[in-house]
Amino acid sequence: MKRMVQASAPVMWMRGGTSKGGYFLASDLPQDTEARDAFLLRVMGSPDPRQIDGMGGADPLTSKVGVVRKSTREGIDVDYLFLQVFVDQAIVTDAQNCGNILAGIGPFAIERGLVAATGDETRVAIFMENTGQVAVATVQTPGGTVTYAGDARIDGVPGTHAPIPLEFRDTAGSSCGALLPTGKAVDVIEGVRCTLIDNGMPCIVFKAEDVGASGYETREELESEAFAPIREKIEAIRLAAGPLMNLGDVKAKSVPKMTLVAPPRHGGAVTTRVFIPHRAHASIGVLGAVTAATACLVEGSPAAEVAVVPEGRVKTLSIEHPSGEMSCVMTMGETGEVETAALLRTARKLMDGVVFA
Ligand code: NQM
Repeated sequence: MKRMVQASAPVMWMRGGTSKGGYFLASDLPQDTEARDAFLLRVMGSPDPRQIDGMGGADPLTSKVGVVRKSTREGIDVDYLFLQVFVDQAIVTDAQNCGNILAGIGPFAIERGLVAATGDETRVAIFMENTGQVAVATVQTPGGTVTYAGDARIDGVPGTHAPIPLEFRDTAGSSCGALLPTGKAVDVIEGVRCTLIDNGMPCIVFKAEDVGASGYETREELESEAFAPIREKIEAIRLAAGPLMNLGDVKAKSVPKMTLVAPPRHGGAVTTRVFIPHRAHASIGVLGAVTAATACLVEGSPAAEVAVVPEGRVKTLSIEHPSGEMSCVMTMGETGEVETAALLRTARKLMDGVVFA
Protein backbone atom coordinates (compact mmCIF):
# COMPACT_ATOMS: atom_id res chain seq x y z
CA MET A 1 0.00 0.00 0.00
CA LYS A 2 1.34 3.45 -0.91
CA ARG A 3 1.96 5.54 2.21
CA MET A 4 0.56 9.05 2.50
CA VAL A 5 3.27 11.71 2.76
CA GLN A 6 2.78 14.45 5.39
CA ALA A 7 1.46 17.49 3.50
CA SER A 8 3.38 20.38 5.08
CA ALA A 9 5.46 21.55 8.04
CA PRO A 10 6.67 24.81 9.60
CA VAL A 11 10.28 25.45 8.60
CA MET A 12 12.98 28.11 8.67
CA TRP A 13 15.23 28.15 5.61
CA MET A 14 18.71 29.33 6.54
CA ARG A 15 22.22 29.64 5.25
CA GLY A 16 24.50 27.97 7.76
CA GLY A 17 28.16 28.70 7.00
CA THR A 18 28.70 27.83 3.34
CA SER A 19 25.67 25.51 3.21
CA LYS A 20 21.93 26.06 3.07
CA GLY A 21 18.90 24.07 4.13
CA GLY A 22 15.67 23.61 6.06
CA TYR A 23 15.62 23.88 9.86
CA PHE A 24 12.74 22.01 11.53
CA LEU A 25 11.57 21.41 15.08
CA ALA A 26 11.58 17.64 15.59
CA SER A 27 7.95 17.85 16.72
CA ASP A 28 6.94 19.31 13.33
CA LEU A 29 8.23 16.30 11.35
CA PRO A 30 6.78 12.78 11.09
CA GLN A 31 8.12 10.71 14.00
CA ASP A 32 8.46 7.58 11.88
CA THR A 33 11.83 7.65 10.06
CA GLU A 34 10.49 6.30 6.79
CA ALA A 35 7.66 8.84 6.73
CA ARG A 36 10.07 11.64 7.70
CA ASP A 37 12.45 10.74 4.89
CA ALA A 38 9.63 10.49 2.32
CA PHE A 39 8.49 13.98 3.39
CA LEU A 40 11.99 15.47 3.17
CA LEU A 41 12.63 13.96 -0.27
CA ARG A 42 9.44 15.66 -1.50
CA VAL A 43 10.38 18.94 0.18
CA MET A 44 13.80 19.00 -1.52
CA GLY A 45 12.55 17.65 -4.86
CA SER A 46 14.77 14.54 -4.77
CA PRO A 47 15.65 12.41 -6.60
CA ASP A 48 16.24 14.76 -9.52
CA PRO A 49 19.56 16.31 -10.59
CA ARG A 50 17.82 19.71 -10.85
CA GLN A 51 15.53 19.30 -7.79
CA ILE A 52 13.11 21.32 -9.90
CA ASP A 53 10.02 20.26 -7.91
CA GLY A 54 11.44 21.15 -4.52
CA MET A 55 13.47 23.54 -2.39
CA GLY A 56 16.89 21.91 -2.90
CA GLY A 57 19.48 23.82 -4.88
CA ALA A 58 20.70 20.91 -7.07
CA ASP A 59 23.86 20.68 -4.99
CA PRO A 60 24.56 18.52 -1.90
CA LEU A 61 25.60 21.73 -0.09
CA THR A 62 22.08 23.16 -0.46
CA SER A 63 20.10 19.96 0.10
CA LYS A 64 20.50 19.76 3.87
CA VAL A 65 18.24 19.54 6.91
CA GLY A 66 18.67 20.34 10.60
CA VAL A 67 16.20 18.79 13.08
CA VAL A 68 16.19 20.42 16.51
CA ARG A 69 14.61 19.61 19.86
CA LYS A 70 15.02 20.93 23.40
CA SER A 71 17.52 18.70 25.17
CA THR A 72 16.93 16.74 28.33
CA ARG A 73 20.70 16.18 28.71
CA GLU A 74 22.58 17.76 31.59
CA GLY A 75 24.24 21.04 30.55
CA ILE A 76 22.93 20.84 26.99
CA ASP A 77 20.41 23.26 25.48
CA VAL A 78 19.33 21.50 22.30
CA ASP A 79 19.79 18.26 20.40
CA TYR A 80 20.58 18.60 16.67
CA LEU A 81 20.19 15.85 14.10
CA PHE A 82 21.69 16.53 10.66
CA LEU A 83 20.16 14.90 7.60
CA GLN A 84 21.74 14.92 4.14
CA VAL A 85 19.12 14.65 1.41
CA PHE A 86 20.81 13.26 -1.69
CA VAL A 87 20.12 15.23 -4.86
CA ASP A 88 19.84 12.52 -7.51
CA GLN A 89 19.05 9.48 -5.35
CA ALA A 90 16.13 8.79 -2.99
CA ILE A 91 18.41 8.73 0.05
CA VAL A 92 18.19 10.66 3.32
CA THR A 93 21.10 9.87 5.62
CA ASP A 94 22.10 10.65 9.17
CA ALA A 95 25.48 8.93 8.67
CA GLN A 96 27.39 12.21 8.79
CA ASN A 97 27.42 15.40 10.79
CA CYS A 98 27.52 18.93 9.35
CA GLY A 99 29.34 21.81 11.00
CA ASN A 100 28.08 24.35 8.47
CA ILE A 101 24.37 23.68 9.08
CA LEU A 102 25.37 23.61 12.79
CA ALA A 103 26.08 27.36 12.51
CA GLY A 104 22.35 28.06 12.11
CA ILE A 105 21.22 25.82 14.99
CA GLY A 106 21.91 28.35 17.78
CA PRO A 107 20.00 31.21 16.12
CA PHE A 108 17.15 28.85 15.16
CA ALA A 109 16.87 27.50 18.72
CA ILE A 110 16.69 31.03 20.14
CA GLU A 111 14.22 32.22 17.50
CA ARG A 112 11.92 29.23 18.19
CA GLY A 113 12.04 29.87 21.96
CA LEU A 114 13.93 26.67 22.87
CA VAL A 115 16.76 28.75 24.38
CA ALA A 116 16.46 32.12 26.16
CA ALA A 117 18.84 34.90 25.11
CA THR A 118 21.23 35.81 27.94
CA GLY A 119 22.36 39.33 27.04
CA ASP A 120 24.34 40.61 24.09
CA GLU A 121 25.71 37.13 23.42
CA THR A 122 24.08 33.76 24.04
CA ARG A 123 26.06 30.54 24.30
CA VAL A 124 24.11 27.54 23.04
CA ALA A 125 25.32 24.05 23.95
CA ILE A 126 24.35 21.68 21.16
CA PHE A 127 24.37 17.88 21.32
CA MET A 128 25.11 16.56 17.83
CA GLU A 129 22.96 13.43 17.63
CA ASN A 130 24.74 12.06 14.54
CA THR A 131 28.01 11.56 16.40
CA GLY A 132 27.06 11.91 20.08
CA GLN A 133 29.30 14.93 20.62
CA VAL A 134 28.87 18.48 21.86
CA ALA A 135 29.49 21.84 20.18
CA VAL A 136 29.06 25.28 21.70
CA ALA A 137 27.90 28.15 19.49
CA THR A 138 27.99 31.80 20.53
CA VAL A 139 25.15 33.81 18.98
CA GLN A 140 24.88 37.61 18.88
CA THR A 141 21.69 38.60 20.72
CA PRO A 142 21.78 42.35 21.39
CA GLY A 143 18.66 43.39 23.33
CA GLY A 144 17.68 39.72 23.64
CA THR A 145 17.03 39.24 19.89
CA VAL A 146 19.10 37.28 17.39
CA THR A 147 20.92 39.47 14.91
CA TYR A 148 22.38 38.19 11.68
CA ALA A 149 24.03 41.48 10.73
CA GLY A 150 27.67 42.11 11.59
CA ASP A 151 31.23 42.49 10.41
CA ALA A 152 32.38 38.87 10.21
CA ARG A 153 33.47 37.53 6.84
CA ILE A 154 33.87 33.88 5.89
CA ASP A 155 35.27 32.74 2.56
CA GLY A 156 32.67 31.29 0.22
CA VAL A 157 29.92 33.70 1.37
CA PRO A 158 29.59 37.25 -0.02
CA GLY A 159 29.38 40.18 2.39
CA THR A 160 29.66 40.30 6.17
CA HIS A 161 27.40 38.95 8.93
CA ALA A 162 27.23 38.47 12.69
CA PRO A 163 30.01 36.16 13.92
CA ILE A 164 29.03 32.71 15.22
CA PRO A 165 32.12 31.10 16.78
CA LEU A 166 31.84 27.31 17.12
CA GLU A 167 33.80 25.25 19.63
CA PHE A 168 34.27 21.50 19.46
CA ARG A 169 35.73 19.17 22.06
CA ASP A 170 36.59 15.46 21.93
CA THR A 171 35.56 14.95 18.32
CA ALA A 172 38.10 12.17 17.69
CA GLY A 173 36.55 8.96 16.37
CA SER A 174 33.09 10.52 15.95
CA SER A 175 31.91 7.88 13.48
CA CYS A 176 34.90 5.52 13.13
CA GLY A 177 35.47 4.78 16.83
CA ALA A 178 39.04 6.14 16.83
CA LEU A 179 40.94 9.09 15.39
CA LEU A 180 42.94 6.66 13.24
CA PRO A 181 40.61 3.66 12.82
CA THR A 182 43.37 1.43 11.41
CA GLY A 183 45.78 2.63 14.10
CA LYS A 184 48.20 3.84 11.42
CA ALA A 185 49.31 7.22 10.10
CA VAL A 186 49.53 5.74 6.61
CA ASP A 187 47.65 2.97 4.81
CA VAL A 188 48.47 2.20 1.20
CA ILE A 189 45.23 1.77 -0.73
CA GLU A 190 45.13 1.25 -4.50
CA GLY A 191 48.84 2.14 -4.41
CA VAL A 192 48.19 5.54 -2.79
CA ARG A 193 49.49 6.55 0.66
CA CYS A 194 46.43 7.64 2.63
CA THR A 195 45.56 8.65 6.19
CA LEU A 196 42.22 7.22 7.31
CA ILE A 197 41.13 9.71 9.94
CA ASP A 198 38.08 10.99 11.83
CA ASN A 199 38.24 14.07 14.03
CA GLY A 200 34.54 14.91 13.65
CA MET A 201 34.24 13.78 10.01
CA PRO A 202 35.48 10.52 8.48
CA CYS A 203 38.04 11.56 5.85
CA ILE A 204 40.67 9.96 3.66
CA VAL A 205 43.58 12.35 3.27
CA PHE A 206 46.20 11.89 0.56
CA LYS A 207 48.54 13.99 -1.57
CA ALA A 208 46.89 15.39 -4.69
CA GLU A 209 50.01 14.54 -6.71
CA ASP A 210 49.70 10.86 -5.73
CA VAL A 211 46.45 10.59 -7.75
CA GLY A 212 47.72 12.75 -10.63
CA ALA A 213 46.13 16.06 -9.52
CA SER A 214 47.81 19.36 -8.64
CA GLY A 215 45.57 20.11 -5.65
CA TYR A 216 44.96 23.64 -6.95
CA GLU A 217 42.09 22.82 -9.36
CA THR A 218 38.86 24.82 -9.39
CA ARG A 219 35.59 23.09 -8.47
CA GLU A 220 34.68 23.07 -12.18
CA GLU A 221 37.98 21.39 -13.12
CA LEU A 222 37.50 18.75 -10.41
CA GLU A 223 34.03 17.99 -11.81
CA SER A 224 35.08 18.11 -15.50
CA GLU A 225 35.16 15.18 -17.92
CA ALA A 226 38.97 15.46 -18.07
CA PHE A 227 39.17 14.69 -14.33
CA ALA A 228 36.91 11.57 -14.59
CA PRO A 229 39.76 9.00 -14.48
CA ILE A 230 41.12 10.61 -11.29
CA ARG A 231 37.61 10.63 -9.75
CA GLU A 232 37.33 6.91 -10.56
CA LYS A 233 40.62 6.22 -8.83
CA ILE A 234 39.52 8.25 -5.80
CA GLU A 235 36.22 6.34 -5.62
CA ALA A 236 38.08 3.01 -5.77
CA ILE A 237 40.16 4.14 -2.76
CA ARG A 238 36.98 5.20 -0.91
CA LEU A 239 35.17 1.91 -1.46
CA ALA A 240 38.21 -0.09 -0.32
CA ALA A 241 38.77 2.09 2.75
CA GLY A 242 35.15 2.25 4.02
CA PRO A 243 35.20 -1.13 5.82
CA LEU A 244 38.70 -0.40 7.23
CA MET A 245 37.23 2.75 8.80
CA ASN A 246 34.42 0.77 10.49
CA LEU A 247 31.92 2.37 8.10
CA GLY A 248 30.99 -0.84 6.25
CA ASP A 249 30.02 -0.67 2.59
CA VAL A 250 30.12 3.05 1.75
CA LYS A 251 28.84 2.83 -1.84
CA ALA A 252 25.59 4.65 -0.99
CA LYS A 253 27.02 6.71 1.90
CA SER A 254 28.16 10.34 1.95
CA VAL A 255 31.23 9.43 4.00
CA PRO A 256 34.19 9.18 4.04
CA LYS A 257 35.07 12.50 2.43
CA MET A 258 38.03 12.40 0.02
CA THR A 259 40.56 15.08 0.88
CA LEU A 260 43.38 15.93 -1.54
CA VAL A 261 46.22 17.91 0.02
CA ALA A 262 49.06 19.99 -1.42
CA PRO A 263 51.48 22.60 -0.07
CA PRO A 264 49.83 25.92 0.89
CA ARG A 265 49.98 28.77 -1.64
CA HIS A 266 48.60 31.69 0.33
CA GLY A 267 50.47 31.55 3.61
CA GLY A 268 48.17 28.93 5.16
CA ALA A 269 48.93 25.49 6.60
CA VAL A 270 47.79 23.29 3.70
CA THR A 271 45.77 23.39 0.48
CA THR A 272 42.73 21.09 0.19
CA ARG A 273 40.30 19.89 -2.45
CA VAL A 274 37.49 17.69 -1.12
CA PHE A 275 35.05 15.29 -2.78
CA ILE A 276 31.92 14.90 -0.57
CA PRO A 277 32.24 12.20 -1.83
CA HIS A 278 31.22 12.52 -5.51
CA ARG A 279 30.65 16.25 -6.03
CA ALA A 280 33.60 18.53 -5.30
CA HIS A 281 33.11 20.84 -2.30
CA ALA A 282 32.99 24.55 -3.22
CA SER A 283 35.11 25.22 -0.12
CA ILE A 284 35.46 22.64 2.70
CA GLY A 285 33.19 21.34 5.45
CA VAL A 286 33.69 22.53 9.03
CA LEU A 287 34.43 19.18 10.65
CA GLY A 288 36.08 18.21 7.37
CA ALA A 289 38.49 21.12 7.91
CA VAL A 290 39.05 20.18 11.56
CA THR A 291 39.89 16.65 10.43
CA ALA A 292 42.19 17.87 7.62
CA ALA A 293 43.96 20.15 10.12
CA THR A 294 44.35 17.20 12.50
CA ALA A 295 45.83 15.08 9.69
CA CYS A 296 48.54 17.75 9.29
CA LEU A 297 49.47 17.10 12.93
CA VAL A 298 49.82 13.31 12.53
CA GLU A 299 53.52 12.55 12.32
CA GLY A 300 54.56 10.74 9.15
CA SER A 301 51.25 11.34 7.37
CA PRO A 302 51.05 12.58 3.75
CA ALA A 303 49.34 15.78 5.01
CA ALA A 304 52.17 16.44 7.49
CA GLU A 305 54.65 16.11 4.63
CA VAL A 306 53.11 19.00 2.67
CA ALA A 307 51.81 21.16 5.56
CA VAL A 308 53.34 24.17 7.26
CA VAL A 309 52.36 23.76 10.92
CA PRO A 310 52.81 26.57 13.46
CA GLU A 311 54.52 25.95 16.81
CA GLY A 312 52.77 26.14 20.18
CA ARG A 313 50.07 24.41 22.19
CA VAL A 314 47.38 26.58 20.58
CA LYS A 315 47.80 26.63 16.80
CA THR A 316 45.81 28.33 14.08
CA LEU A 317 45.86 26.20 10.96
CA SER A 318 44.56 28.02 7.92
CA ILE A 319 43.07 25.39 5.62
CA GLU A 320 43.16 26.71 2.06
CA HIS A 321 40.29 25.60 -0.23
CA PRO A 322 38.85 26.52 -3.66
CA SER A 323 37.11 29.69 -2.42
CA GLY A 324 39.60 30.93 0.17
CA GLU A 325 40.53 29.52 3.56
CA MET A 326 39.08 28.32 6.86
CA SER A 327 41.07 29.00 10.04
CA CYS A 328 40.92 26.22 12.63
CA VAL A 329 42.20 27.10 16.10
CA MET A 330 43.45 23.83 17.58
CA THR A 331 44.35 23.40 21.24
CA MET A 332 46.68 20.49 21.92
CA GLY A 333 46.60 18.35 25.04
CA GLU A 334 49.57 17.22 27.14
CA THR A 335 50.23 14.16 24.99
CA GLY A 336 49.99 15.94 21.64
CA GLU A 337 46.37 15.06 20.86
CA VAL A 338 43.91 17.71 19.64
CA GLU A 339 41.80 18.68 22.66
CA THR A 340 39.56 21.38 21.22
CA ALA A 341 38.98 23.00 17.85
CA ALA A 342 37.33 26.36 17.28
CA LEU A 343 36.34 28.22 14.16
CA LEU A 344 34.25 31.06 12.92
CA ARG A 345 31.04 30.77 10.93
CA THR A 346 28.10 33.02 10.13
CA ALA A 347 24.46 32.19 9.32
CA ARG A 348 21.43 34.00 7.96
CA LYS A 349 17.68 33.50 8.23
CA LEU A 350 16.28 33.46 4.69
CA MET A 351 12.61 32.65 5.25
CA ASP A 352 10.29 31.46 8.00
CA GLY A 353 7.07 29.78 6.97
CA VAL A 354 5.47 26.55 5.86
CA VAL A 355 6.96 24.13 3.34
CA PHE A 356 4.77 21.77 1.28
CA ALA A 357 5.59 18.24 0.22
O1 NQM B 1 32.35 18.82 7.54
C1 NQM B 1 29.68 19.16 3.47
C2 NQM B 1 29.31 21.31 4.49
C3 NQM B 1 29.67 19.88 4.60
C4 NQM B 1 29.97 19.25 5.88
C5 NQM B 1 30.07 17.78 3.35
C6 NQM B 1 30.43 20.10 7.00
C7 NQM B 1 31.41 19.52 7.96
O2 NQM B 1 30.12 22.10 4.05
O3 NQM B 1 31.26 19.79 9.16
O4 NQM B 1 30.05 21.23 7.18
O5 NQM B 1 31.23 17.49 3.63
O6 NQM B 1 29.22 16.98 2.96
O7 NQM B 1 28.18 21.67 4.81
